[in-house]
Amino acid sequence: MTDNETISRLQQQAAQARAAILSMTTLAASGHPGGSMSSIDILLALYSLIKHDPANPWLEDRDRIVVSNGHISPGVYAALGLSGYHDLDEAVSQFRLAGSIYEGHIEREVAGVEWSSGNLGQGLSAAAGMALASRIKNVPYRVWTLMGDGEQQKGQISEARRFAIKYGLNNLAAIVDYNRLQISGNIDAVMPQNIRRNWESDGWKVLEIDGHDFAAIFSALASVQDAGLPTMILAHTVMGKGVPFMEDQAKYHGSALSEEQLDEALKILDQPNPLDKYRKLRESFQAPDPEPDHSIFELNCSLQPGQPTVYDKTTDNRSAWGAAIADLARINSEDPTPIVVVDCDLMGSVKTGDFAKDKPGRFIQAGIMEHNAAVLSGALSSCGIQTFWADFGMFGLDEVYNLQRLNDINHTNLKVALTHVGLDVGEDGKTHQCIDYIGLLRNLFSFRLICPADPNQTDRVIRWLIDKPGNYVVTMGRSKLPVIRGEDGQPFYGLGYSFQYGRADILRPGNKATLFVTGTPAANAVEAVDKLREQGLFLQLVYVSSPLQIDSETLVQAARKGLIFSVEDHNVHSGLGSVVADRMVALRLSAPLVKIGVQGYCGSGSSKDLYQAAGLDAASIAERVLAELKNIG
Ligand SMILES: Cc1ncc(C[n+]2csc(CCOP(=O)(O)OP(=O)(O)O)c2C)c(N)n1
Repeated sequence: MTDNETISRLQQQAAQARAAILSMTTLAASGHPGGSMSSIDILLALYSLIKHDPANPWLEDRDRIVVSNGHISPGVYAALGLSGYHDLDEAVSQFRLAGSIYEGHIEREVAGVEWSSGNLGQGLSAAAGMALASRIKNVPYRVWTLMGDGEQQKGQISEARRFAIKYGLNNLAAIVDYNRLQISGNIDAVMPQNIRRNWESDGWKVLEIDGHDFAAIFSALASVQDAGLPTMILAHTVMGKGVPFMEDQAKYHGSALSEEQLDEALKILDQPNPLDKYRKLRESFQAPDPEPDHSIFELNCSLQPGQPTVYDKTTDNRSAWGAAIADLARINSEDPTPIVVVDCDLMGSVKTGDFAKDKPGRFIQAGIMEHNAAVLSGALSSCGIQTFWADFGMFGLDEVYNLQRLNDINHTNLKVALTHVGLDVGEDGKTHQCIDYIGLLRNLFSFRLICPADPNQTDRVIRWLIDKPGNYVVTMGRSKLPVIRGEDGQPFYGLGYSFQYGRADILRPGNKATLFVTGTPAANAVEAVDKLREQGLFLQLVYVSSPLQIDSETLVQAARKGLIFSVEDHNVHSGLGSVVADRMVALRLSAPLVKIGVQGYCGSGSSKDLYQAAGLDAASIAERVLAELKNIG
């Protein structure tokens, strides 16, 4: 039971917070006051209850509050300010101002914000990841998720609910701000649903309370802690609560008061009107230089790479990845940083079976719920866990592109192992051919992409990756691939090789022209170049394992030699060829470039047949090279 003193303190804070919400939105002439005011009592109660230290916001065993409806940023900034995380005047005066951390939707750069959000429907997945991390790391804490009621329409929430029940995440709770309004009006008119029954049918316990009654809120929060199963509190609230002319008005979901209305509202709330002071602070604001330090979000670990495995016969890259991750988990089993693998019902195909067998407690079977898996994996990786999510390219990237973008924004440390990329997917056809991964990942500022050429390079890349912070995607096809060999016939990526991000590998020296190749067609390109050598035509062949960061020196030398080819089983408009073209322009290089790649969706067929049809088998590559060389004379 909470004492009257606490409740009356919170009531005073609630009036201050409402004044701050209204002031900052009026000052910025935009933002979301309505939901901020309906949820502010819950936020203040939560921050007053949880285990945290605003002076040390990143303590590992802190309780976490994930705000899924990130548009209620005014409410979050007000609650954090009043809880001691920052100077509230600073947040009010800088709200939505260019260069400020107090963005329109909440960002992790603001201490106390556990997860950047704005795209609705994903916060429960992030919270589930954090709740699971508590168990995996054996660090006890609770995770609370605040969500909107309109937001409940998103399907990903049901994925996260099921996941939480399957994994018994009893340290996880959700609170729904049930103000019955969303942008377009009443939630039942926009999209009818039975929120309570939906949660209960997935196995959650549901409590209903008045979300503006502090005693009721505290009693619900207390009973959640003893519930013994994931619990949702359906908090009946009023949009715009506290200012009668705003109450229950959908338009205040996303519109600010005029200055006159603000003045009136502040009188109702019995709060001063310091708008002039805020305006002056806003005018004098200077964006911090340098930018916020993101290194606090980095995974810090010393996992060991173990001994390389050398493959000397045809092997699929995905098996090499599966063997490497199982070995890494074994040799690092005593390390304080856990290695976790997340799967979406594709264990056999993405080759994580050995890992799952050896480390069942570290293998997370997330089902066919990729949107949940993407965010959950990102959140796990943000909690000091070296997290690998293994999936087909189509599902681990294309299907969830915006959620990987969200991971990027959240500075996570996720490793995504994508198999079945390019045309090399077996006979599954075009829905399964991930031929746009380079193009997609070019848009994500922190993600790095590694495309190993053969099983040896795959092994080396996974071992290199094991202690790296940040977000990486590693791509692999499906087929067994020949080992790439040097001119001496020895494995090119053998024992003497060590991986370096961004370094291109010269597989064959030559002076006539240069082929840049990435992905599964590597072996075909080697065969083509070796055939042309037999005819006395010496082409330089460069393998690009880091297509987002092309080695400038190699490109400069290639341009000096003349004709350049890019070879990839990727959409020819957005892949390696485009990266090469961009870099050439940036480096002011002038050389003809021929892009050999996928020109349209391909159908079903064996990989061999598909590569032939796309002009990516050895004979077609050689033919095309000869034709282009003849063309330029
Ligand atoms: C995935 C996604 N779709 C659409 C939006 C745009 N949007 C922002 S808030 C909102 C309505 C949210 O309603 P509710 O959850 O009830 O929040 P409240 O109106 O109570 O603040 C929408 C559609 C979004 N942010 N994310």
